[in-house]
Amino acid sequence: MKLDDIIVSKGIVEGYMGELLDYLQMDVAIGGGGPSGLTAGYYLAKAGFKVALFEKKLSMGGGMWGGGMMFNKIVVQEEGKRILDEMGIRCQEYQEGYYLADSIESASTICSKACQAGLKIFNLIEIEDVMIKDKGVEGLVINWSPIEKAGLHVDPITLAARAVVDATGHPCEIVKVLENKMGVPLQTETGKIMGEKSMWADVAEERIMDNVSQVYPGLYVTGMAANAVHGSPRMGPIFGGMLLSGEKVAEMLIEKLK
Ligand code: 48H
Repeated sequence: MKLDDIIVSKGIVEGYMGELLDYLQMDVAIGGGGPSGLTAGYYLAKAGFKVALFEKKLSMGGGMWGGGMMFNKIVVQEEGKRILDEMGIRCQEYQEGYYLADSIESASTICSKACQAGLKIFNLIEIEDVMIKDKGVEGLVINWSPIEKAGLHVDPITLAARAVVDATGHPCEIVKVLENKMGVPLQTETGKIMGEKSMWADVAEERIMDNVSQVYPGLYVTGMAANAVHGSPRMGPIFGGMLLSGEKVAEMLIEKLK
């Protein structure tokens, strides 16, 4: 077959623009493509919701690829193993209740399963603001991440969503921008972002499930962002809480939006 370069370009431009137009309005917009955001997207898409995830980097997986200190293994406790099994990620019980999985297989499989379940992923897009209206957070303000990196003065565009999930990990960037710009009280103990605390895996993994919550009308937190916003500790390279908190925020939203 003789290839026409312009037909290749046409496919890419039309294909992408069609999807972007379609996702100017959606049920749930997730910010951040680490394990918690991808897991949330997987369960929401599986339940039939129109859900998109926006990730500023080229690749999905967030902090999962690097395992612990670049040893590309992750540990998942008993409670989280169910999700590894559901996704078809292989793991080995190396000590009772402690499961070891390959971080590359884990990150790539979660991403693949989420896409196949119907999650639409837009990479290289940075969330720089939220759209706020009478009901609270009603969407996201996005721009190409290379534009942000180059410091170019280019205005962003806006997307509408019935709910927004901050899954941006340690920096909890979506909640931070809301607090910084609007100064509104958050649904936390202090009404503010309480800040991540030092390592205490046991407490961190227990608290994360309570920390998954709506912190402002329309804005939910999951994953490490949930612990950072609610002032709970970090947990190091144990990932059960990331998977389970992603599932939990999806369950909350399925109930709320159905
Ligand atoms: C678009 C953005 C923006 C933005 C950030 O860090 P993550 O992997 O987050 P989680 O919560 O799913 O998982 C946390 C885990 O990886 C981890 O770091 C753990 C368990 N740490 C414990 C410890 O003790 O250190 O992923 C967040 C993603 C990343 O891919 C970012 O690039 C992305 O969000 N992101 N995307 N717009 N403004 N900010």
